[in-house]
Amino acid sequence: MKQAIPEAALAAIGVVLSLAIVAGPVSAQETVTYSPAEGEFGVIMFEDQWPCAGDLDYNDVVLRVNTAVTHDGPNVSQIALTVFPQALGSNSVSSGLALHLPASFGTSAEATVFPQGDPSSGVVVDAWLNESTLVYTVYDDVRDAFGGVDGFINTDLSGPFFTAEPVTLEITFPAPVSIDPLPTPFDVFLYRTHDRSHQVHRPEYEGTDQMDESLFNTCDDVSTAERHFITSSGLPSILFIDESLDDAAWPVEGESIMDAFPLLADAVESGEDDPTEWWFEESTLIVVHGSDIPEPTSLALLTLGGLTLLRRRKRGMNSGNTRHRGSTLTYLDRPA
Ligand SMILES: [Ca+2]
Ligand SMILES: [Ca+2]
Repeated sequence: MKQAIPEAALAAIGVVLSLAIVAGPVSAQETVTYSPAEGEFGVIMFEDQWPCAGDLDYNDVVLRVNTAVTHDGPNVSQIALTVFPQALGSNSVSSGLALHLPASFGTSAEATVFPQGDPSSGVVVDAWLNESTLVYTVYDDVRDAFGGVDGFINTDLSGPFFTAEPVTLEITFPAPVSIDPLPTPFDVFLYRTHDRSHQVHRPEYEGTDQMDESLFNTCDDVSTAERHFITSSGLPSILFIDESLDDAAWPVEGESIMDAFPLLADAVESGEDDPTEWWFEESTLIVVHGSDIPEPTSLALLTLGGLTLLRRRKRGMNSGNTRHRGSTLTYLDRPA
């Protein structure tokens, strides 16, 4: 166990108290930049068969993510990545989740993973070896987040639904490092639990040092020097929605995401590299909504002035599914 309370508290309550408590690198100009916004979550959807295209249901791992970067301009003193697993529609591949940062391996840093709302139970994590830059594991197997439940998780409209507790990977730099704080959530990627050289990143990233580059351009992969992990479907293997969604949605098992979200199919057809807002139109009968999943027992985002509520409102469109809750806020348990 690590005494992580001071760091976590600083991350949570921001500049004012940290100025009062910590001598050293914290400057009066530090701010916290959130992605997509404070207390809000973007969505990562993952197809796990790369370099093959797979069945394109993009529910093999579904995560909600929030990034908080404490920085003074380009000088970053802390990065906090909060991950809230939603679904795991895979029974053939075990996937881990990691964060890759553009800072050299030798950078002085302290990394901790702790359950949201319970920073006192943080576990120190070491940077990956055999890398020239910093790479940290969030989950070595995302399935662990669901308590080891077998089979497909949260990808069937009829349920049962399982809840994962969100966790935060917090990386503190005793001496601030020069990192562009804006391209959040940085290089969040998935890898095969039993083979760290088999990685899948967002298209702008080509993999860490130990990535097996011989996988590119095999099976259905059509990656280029500029865009990676793209398959013959026209889609990257990770879709990232960097937007505060009232309610995330993903295809049920085996249904193509292009059938579930017709605007995405249109965008692929027209050759758009980076289509946006496709998630606003869905085929209701073949998507699962995050609001169908029972709320976690503890989802507290400590911020300046107290608890932030995670909004889990009903989506504005396609409201035919009566199992959705109405317009509500989820109350977040206070940490023990
Ligand atoms: Ca799949
Ligand atoms: Ca699946």
